[in-house]
Amino acid sequence: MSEDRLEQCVLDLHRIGVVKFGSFTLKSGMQSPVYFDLRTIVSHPKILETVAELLWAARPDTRHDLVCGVAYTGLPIATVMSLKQNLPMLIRRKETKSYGTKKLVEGEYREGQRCLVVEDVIVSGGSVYETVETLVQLGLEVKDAVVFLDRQHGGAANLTALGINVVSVLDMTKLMSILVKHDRITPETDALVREFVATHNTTTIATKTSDKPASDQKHLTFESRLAAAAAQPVAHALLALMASKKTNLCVAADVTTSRELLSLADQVGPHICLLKTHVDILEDFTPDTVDKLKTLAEKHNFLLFEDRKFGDIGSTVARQYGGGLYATAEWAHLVTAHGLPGDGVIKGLMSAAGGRLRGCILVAQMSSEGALTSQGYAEGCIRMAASHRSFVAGFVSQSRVTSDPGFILMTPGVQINKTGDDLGQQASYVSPRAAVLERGADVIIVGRGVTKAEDPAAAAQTYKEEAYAAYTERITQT
Ligand code: S5P
Repeated sequence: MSEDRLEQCVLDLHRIGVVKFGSFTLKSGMQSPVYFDLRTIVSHPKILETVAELLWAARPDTRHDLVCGVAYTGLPIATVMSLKQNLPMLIRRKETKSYGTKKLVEGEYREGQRCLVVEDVIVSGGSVYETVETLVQLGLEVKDAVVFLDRQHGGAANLTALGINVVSVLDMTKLMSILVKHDRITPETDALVREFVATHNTTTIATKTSDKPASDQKHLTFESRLAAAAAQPVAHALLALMASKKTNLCVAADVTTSRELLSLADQVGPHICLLKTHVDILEDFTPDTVDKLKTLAEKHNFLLFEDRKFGDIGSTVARQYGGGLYATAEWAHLVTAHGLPGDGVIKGLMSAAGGRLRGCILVAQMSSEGALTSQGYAEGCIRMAASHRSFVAGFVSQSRVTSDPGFILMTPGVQINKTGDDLGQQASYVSPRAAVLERGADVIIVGRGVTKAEDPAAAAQTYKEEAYAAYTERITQT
C-alpha cells in the first residue's frame, strides 16, 4: 500500500467531514473527543473506491471465496470489493425479517467456503464478532477481518483472542499524525485524542461462547449493583429495596376508582417493590388519592411509579410532569418516557423534577403486537440513557437490551397460565420465570394477573415468590 495514497485518502476523508472533534457518545456509552463517521463516503464514490482498494490491499494473503461487510458502512465497501475482484458477496442483516424467508444472511454460499469480513471502524470488535459468529454458524470459515480504522480501544486484541485475525488500514494514532502533519488539526487536539486513546485502551465484548464479563447485570445480585447505580438515586434505592424486601414484583394497578386503587395498594403492598399506576384511568382522581398512596408506600415500603409514558418535546413534557391535575413530579419516584422525541424528553423531565429524588424508565421495547420499537430504536434508547445516567434508572423491555448493571430492566406482559388479550397485548404472556431467566427482567410488571385475581394479595405473593426464585437462580448461573 502506498503511504502517499493513504495520506491523500485521510485528507480527503477529513475534507468531507468524516473526522469530527467535540464530545461524542459511542455505541458502548464511552464519551469520546473524536468521532469517525465513514457513512458519508457513500456520497463520494471516488473516495469510497479508494477506501475499498486500501482495504483490499491490506487483507491477509489468503484465498477468500466470499466477502461480507458488517452493516451498515461495511456493506458499500464490500460491494466495491466484490465488483472489482469479481468476488461473490454476502449480506448479513442486523435483525431477522419478520416476513418472507426470515433469513439472516442473503446470498449464496457453500459450507466450508472462506469468507473475508469487512468493517469500517472497530471499537470493541463486537460488531465484527457478531457477523463472524453468524457466518460460522452457517458453516463458513471466517478467520480474517479487514478494518479501515482501529480506534485502539482493544478491539483487535479482543478479536484475536477469539481466533479472528484483524488487519487495519489505519489506527487513531496514525490518523492524528497525518492530520497534524498537514496542519488539519492543532497539536492540542492531537494531544487530547492521544491522551484519550492512551486512557481508553481496553474494552470487552460479550460472546455466546466465552464467559460473560463479571460486570454483566445478569449474574450480579441487586446489592452488588448498587455502586453501578450510584448516579441515579431511585435506581439505587430500588435495588436496595428489592434486595432487603426480597421482591422484584411491580404490580400495575390499572383500576378505575381511587377506592379500588388504595385498597389494592394496601393488599399487595407487602409483596411489591413498585406500584405502577396510570392515574389518568381514575374516574375520581384528587390530590388526596396520591397523599393516601404516599402513606401506603411508606407503610409497606414500596416506590411509586407512574406509567405516563411521556413522549413529547422537552418543554411540553416539563409542564405535563411538573404541573397539571396530576402534578406527577410531586409524588411519583419513577415515571416512564418514550425515547422517540430524543433526549429533550429526559431534559424536560429533569428540569421539572427540580431537586427531588426522581428518575425515569425509558420504554425501549413494547410488549404489544406490531410495536414499532425495533432493535435500532432500543439501542438508541440505551445510548440516550448512557448520557443521562443521573436521571434514567432503567428500561421497560422485552429482552436483555443492555448488560449494564447500573440500569434496571422491567418486563410487562407477564402472567401465569394466560394467553394474550384481544387488544394487542402479545399473543401470549410470559411467565415470571421466563421473564427473568429468558428475557433478562430484573423487575416483572404484572397487571391483570393480580388485579383480576380473586385474592390479589395471594396472587401478588405467588408472583413475587416465582419471580424472586427465578432471580436467585439467575445469579447463581455461570
Ligand atoms: O410494553 C409495555 C409497556 C408497559 S409499561 N407493555 C405494557 O403492557 N406496559 C404496561 O404494563 C401496561 O400499560 C399495563 O399497565 C401493564 C401490563 O398489564 P397486564 O394487565 O397486561 O399485565
